[in-house]
Amino acid sequence: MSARQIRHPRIAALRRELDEHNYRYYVLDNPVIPDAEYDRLFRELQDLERQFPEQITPDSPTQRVGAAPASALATVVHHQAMLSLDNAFSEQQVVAFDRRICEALEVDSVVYSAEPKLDGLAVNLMYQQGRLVCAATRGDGQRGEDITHNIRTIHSVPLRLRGTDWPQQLEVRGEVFMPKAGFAAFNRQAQAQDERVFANPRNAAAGSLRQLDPEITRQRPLDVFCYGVGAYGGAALPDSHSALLMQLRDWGLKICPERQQLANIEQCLAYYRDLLQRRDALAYEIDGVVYKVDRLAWQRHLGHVARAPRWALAHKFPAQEKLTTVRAIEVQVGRTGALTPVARLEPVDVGGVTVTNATLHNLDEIRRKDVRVGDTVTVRRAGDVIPEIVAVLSERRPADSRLFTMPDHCPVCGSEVRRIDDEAVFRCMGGLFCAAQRRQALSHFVSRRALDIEGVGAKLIEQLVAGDWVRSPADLYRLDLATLTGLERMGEKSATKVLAAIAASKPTTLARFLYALGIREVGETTAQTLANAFGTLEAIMHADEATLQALPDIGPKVAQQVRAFFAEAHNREVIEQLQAVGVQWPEHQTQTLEPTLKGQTFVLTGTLDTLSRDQAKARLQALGAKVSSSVSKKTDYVVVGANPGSKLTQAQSLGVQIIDEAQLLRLLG
Ligand code: D41
Repeated sequence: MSARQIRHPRIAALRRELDEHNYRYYVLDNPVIPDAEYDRLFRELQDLERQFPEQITPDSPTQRVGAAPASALATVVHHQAMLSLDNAFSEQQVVAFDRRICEALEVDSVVYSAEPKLDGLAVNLMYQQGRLVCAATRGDGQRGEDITHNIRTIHSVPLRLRGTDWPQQLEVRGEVFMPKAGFAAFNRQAQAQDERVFANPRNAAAGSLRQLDPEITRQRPLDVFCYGVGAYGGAALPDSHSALLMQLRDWGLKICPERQQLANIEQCLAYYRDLLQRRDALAYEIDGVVYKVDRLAWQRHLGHVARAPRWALAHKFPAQEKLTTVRAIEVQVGRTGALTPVARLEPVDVGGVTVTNATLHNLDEIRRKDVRVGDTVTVRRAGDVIPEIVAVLSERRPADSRLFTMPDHCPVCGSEVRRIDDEAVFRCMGGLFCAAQRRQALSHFVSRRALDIEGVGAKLIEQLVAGDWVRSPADLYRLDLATLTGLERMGEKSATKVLAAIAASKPTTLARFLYALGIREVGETTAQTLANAFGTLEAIMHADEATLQALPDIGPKVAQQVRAFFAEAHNREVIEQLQAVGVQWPEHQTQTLEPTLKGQTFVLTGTLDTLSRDQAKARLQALGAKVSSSVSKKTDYVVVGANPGSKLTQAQSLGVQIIDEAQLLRLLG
C-alpha cells in the first residue's frame, strides 16, 4: 500500500471543521471564528488537496462554490450572475491592480469610482415594469434564496421605481445592512429578553433577511445601499458607473453617500486612508473600500476572471475580529462595589491595536457565552468601545477547563459579596472600607467634572489609600506638605502644587458637589436637576422619595439611591467634614435654613405662578414643613393657586387656613 492511499488525517479534520463553520455561518448566521481564521483553514485544506489531489472528494468544502443551500426559502436564478470581488490587503496590491488595468487599457491612469465596502448581505432586486417582483440573496452567484417577502419590509427599498425611463427588466445589486445603532439596540433588547444576540451587524442583517416570517424582518432596523446592476432589459447603459448610480438614485434607489469618483489610484488610496480613519464615526459597519473602473466600456473590455471582475477590487481594512486565548479571568471592583469580570487575553493585534483585556460585563454574560480560562475566543474591537469576546471555540477547549464562578468574598478587601435581588451585578459589601471602592470614590471626587482637583491622579490616590493617609474625600483637605513629600516620587514642588490645587477646589457648585459624592445613579445631569430644583443641599438631604421622583428624569431607582445615601450616617459625616474644611458653594436661596416651619403641614392645590409644585414642595420641606397630598383636620395651610381642585372646598369645610402664593412666598422668606 503506498503512502498516497492513506487518508490524510489533517484533511479530514479540516473538512470537518470547515463544514461546521460553514453550517454556523450560512445556516445559523452565527459564526464562532473570524472570517480571517476561516480563510486560513480553507487555504490550508486547499494546499493539502493540491499536494494530494487524489484525496479530493466532491463533498470537500473546497469543491463548493458559494453558499450552502440553507433553508426552506425558494431558490431564485439570477438573470445575470452576481460576481464576487477580489481582495487586496495592502497598498502594493492596490497599486499592482491599477498597473494591470492601465496596461490592459494602454492608458496612463484610470478614473475610479470608490465606495465603502458595507459589511452586510449582498442582494439582487429584480424590477419588472418598474415594480419590485423578486429579491434574492447572492447565494452562489448563480442562484440565491428568495427573500422578496422580507426585502419588502425595508423602507429604503422602493416597491416601485420613480420616473418612467427605467428598463422594463432591471436587476439592481446592493448590500443590505443593519446600522450600528440599530444593531446595538436590537442586541440590548434581545439580551434583556434572554433571546439570541448577533455577533456582528452582518450576521444580524443575514439572520434578519433569512427569516420565513416577514413580520420578524419588519422589526429589524435594516437598510440598503445599491452599488450595481445585472440585467438591464437590453436598454443602453450610461457611460460610467458613477452615472449609473446617479441614475439608480433618480429612480428612488438608495446610494451610499460616501461614494466618490476619483481621478486616479493615488486618490483611491487617500480615500481609503480617510475612510479607515473615519470608520468608527460612520453609522454602519464597513470592512474596506471597493474601487471600480468608472467607465463601463472599459469594464466590458476588461471582463472577468473566474467569478470576479478584473475591473473591481475590494481593499480590505485590518480585521476587527481575531482569535486569541483567555489567560485568566479576573474580577475588578468598581466605585460602587460592583464586581466586573475581566478576561486577560494572550495579547493580539486587532485592527492595529494590541488587545490584552476584554470586559465580560457580568456573570450572566460569562454564562451565556460560557467563557473559561484556557478557551480560544474571537475578540472584536470596534470603534473605541472596549474589546469584547464575541464567541468561544468550544471545540478548542482544553479538557480540564472549569466553569467560572464569582468569588463569594471581595478580592480586594475580603468583604462579603452579594447579588442584590434581580440585579445582574454582584457587589462587594465593603463600601468605603474596601480599598478598591475608596480609591475609585476618591478618583471620582477629584475628577474634572466633579471637584476638578488637578494633579491628584490615580497614582497619587493609590499611594494615599495604601498608606491610609486618606480614607474619605475630606481627608484630602487635611493633607500637609510633610505627608505628601514623604511619599515616593513626590518632591516639594509638586507637593506644593497638589496642596494648592486641593485648596483651590473648595469653592464649587452644588451640582458638582452632589456629583462628586458619587451617589449611585446620580450622574452629572441628575446632580444638576437636583441642584436646580432644591437649591440647597439641606433640602435635597431632607427630600423624601416622592418629592424626588416628582422631578423630571428622576425615577424610583434614583430617588431610592439618593435617599439611601443621605440616610447613611457615614455619608452625612463626610459631608459635614467637607463643609468643615471649607468646601462651599453658593446656595440658590438665601433663606435661613432654620426649620422655621417644622411640624407644619401644607397641602398644595392649583397652579402657582412663580414656583413649580416641586419647587414649592422642596422649599417647604427645606424649612422642615411636611407637604401632604390630602387635606385633613391636621393640615395647617392649604396653598391655593390658579384652578384649584376639590382640596380648596375641603379646606373651607374643615376650616383650614387658606393662603395664596404671595403669602406662601412670605412664609418661605
Ligand atoms: O459594499 C459592498 N459590500 C459592495 C459589494 C460594493 N460596494 N460593491 C460591490 N460590487 C460588486 C461588483 C463589482 C461585482 C458589482 C460588491 C460586490 N460586488 C459583492 N458583494 C458581495 C459579492 C460581491
